[in-house]
Amino acid sequence: MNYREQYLEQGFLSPVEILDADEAAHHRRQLELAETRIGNMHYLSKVHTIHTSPAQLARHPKVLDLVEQMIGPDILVYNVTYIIKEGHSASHVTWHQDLTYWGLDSDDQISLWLALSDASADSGCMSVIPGSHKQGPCEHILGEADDDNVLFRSQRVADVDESQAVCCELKPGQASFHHGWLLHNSTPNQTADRRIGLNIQFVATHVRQTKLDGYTAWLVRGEDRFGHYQAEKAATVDLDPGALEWRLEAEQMYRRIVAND
Ligand SMILES: O=C(O)CCC(=O)C(=O)O
Repeated sequence: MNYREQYLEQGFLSPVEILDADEAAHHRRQLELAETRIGNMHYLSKVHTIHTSPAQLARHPKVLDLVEQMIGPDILVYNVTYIIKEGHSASHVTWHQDLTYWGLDSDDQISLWLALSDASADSGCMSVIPGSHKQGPCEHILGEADDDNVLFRSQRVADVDESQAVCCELKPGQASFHHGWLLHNSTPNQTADRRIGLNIQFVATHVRQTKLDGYTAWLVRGEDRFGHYQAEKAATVDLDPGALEWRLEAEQMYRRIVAND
């Protein structure tokens, strides 16, 4: 099976080699250098607008060649966020499907999860239920407020058959790709090192955001013949004060989308 057939059948690809170990270490250093200036960058949305390292990774040719095979040649970056579990932390992600709360009118989208540190069963790598994307939307239950759940609303799908789960273990520089209807979760990090993933969400240019007007996205390949999004600027310098301010507004927009049914 080629990557496209595998993706259509299973709803995910893992592991896929994107960076070598030195390149992955370089991007981790860039993140951690930025954190010495602005604090922990876990789950900040649209980090490609404030920092050049995630912006470079979001338009990495190997990544875009694969994304193109899955969603076509006209590609927008919709969001880029680090998902960081500190060493020995309770941080976890309940079973969910991304598309239930994104407000998109199509599933021509794909998410990349690029490891910048070891993502193992012990450090809380992502687990997925192969083929579950074919079921479409599953009912989600909103959970009690839980600071340890990375998901803003602690939403979860009940009764997932965990015996079917596949653990996507990744070395730094390897990535997984997943479909927005794929059931996935992750458990706490029981190791001393931080577990760092860079999550990059891509959509085809025809895909609309239905919950909010004026949302922004970044065209990284092809042509946008639809104009559903305001054009976004990727960072060309690190931590520009104007970009940092703009990102705070974008964060509010993103939270309005995920908080609103
Ligand atoms: O980083 C994790 O543990 C979960 C990732 C996830 O839910 C996602 O990438 O959609």
